[in-house]
Amino acid sequence: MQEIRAQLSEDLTAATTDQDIEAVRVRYLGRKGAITLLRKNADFSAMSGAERKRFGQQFNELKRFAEQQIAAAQARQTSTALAPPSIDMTLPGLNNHLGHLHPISLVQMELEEIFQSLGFMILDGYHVETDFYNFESLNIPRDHPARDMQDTYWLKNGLLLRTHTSANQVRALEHYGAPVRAIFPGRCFRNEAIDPSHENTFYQLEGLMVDREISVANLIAVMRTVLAAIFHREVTVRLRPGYFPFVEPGFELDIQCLICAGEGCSTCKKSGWIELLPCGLVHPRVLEFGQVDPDRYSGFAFGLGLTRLAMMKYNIPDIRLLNSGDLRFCEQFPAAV
Ligand code: FA5
Repeated sequence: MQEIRAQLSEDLTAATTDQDIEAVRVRYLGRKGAITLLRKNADFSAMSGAERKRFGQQFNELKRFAEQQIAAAQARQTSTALAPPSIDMTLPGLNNHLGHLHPISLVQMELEEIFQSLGFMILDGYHVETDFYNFESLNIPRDHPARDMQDTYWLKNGLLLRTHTSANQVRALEHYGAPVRAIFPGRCFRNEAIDPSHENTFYQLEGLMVDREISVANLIAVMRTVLAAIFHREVTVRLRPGYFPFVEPGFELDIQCLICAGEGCSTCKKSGWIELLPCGLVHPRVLEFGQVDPDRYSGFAFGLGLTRLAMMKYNIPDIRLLNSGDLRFCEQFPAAV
């Protein structure tokens, strides 16, 4: 019994896991364990009454000792397992995950810099607009067929979600007068069917320059400078006559599709051209609405499709990716630092 007691203590000291301790318990107290067998194999017929009594006492004492020691080892093991892991101060730290700039933000930031270098202010506007600034002050009176060019989200209170950033033109003229050079980047809304190149929520960047003797030549020069700067290369453009009630003359400036190099793809609807930039000379009625004398001043305006420009610049084949909120898409663009 002395030997078993000593051996049990030694085995428990060496046991480091739950499984080790359980194995010790089975080895000593299991059905065929050393302590269990001690009693099973004892030859009580060869013992006197006093010897039987002493054996019984010593056996019970050994069994109690074994049970206590095993229970204590199990308790020790549980408390070690719950203890907090030690901290290894030499391990490298975890990297902070940086967010990524959305491609529209990237293009917008780049354009803002280019226009600022040309002396343009950057102005903000309102997503919710009045009929006056979105339509009427732009020479689009009620019942004018041009209102159908843009499917409008009307609010119950008579206001609307602006359909274009041109809504800022008369606001800027009223506030700053002439001469003025400003751009208004921002989100626009149209109740349109969504396809690879149309969204109901998209971005435009409006530009307005009003001064003495501004002509189409100034408009073309500014547009060429800006497009070359943003694409970092010469871009093939074409001008078509375009109708917008708030410019006269009006143009559509198209760029050759950079995704298919003019071959025709789903983004350019197989035409090889992307309608990018409607523009023209500010209509005298609009100047009048902005309290600017059209006999003294003239100007040009343009409404750049910022969303489409981002698609061209970054070869994004489907406009729906931009509003998808899919991080795998955003993570392809430079991190915000
Ligand atoms: C306008 O919105 C005029 N306000 C632009 C303008 C400004 C003309 C100043 C003259 C002077 P338009 O409806 O064509 O025009 O839209 C301008 C650009 O916005 C388009 O060329 C296109 O690039 C972009 N755009 C229009 N609708 C959508 C749409 N549903 N999804 C994505 N981009 C769009």
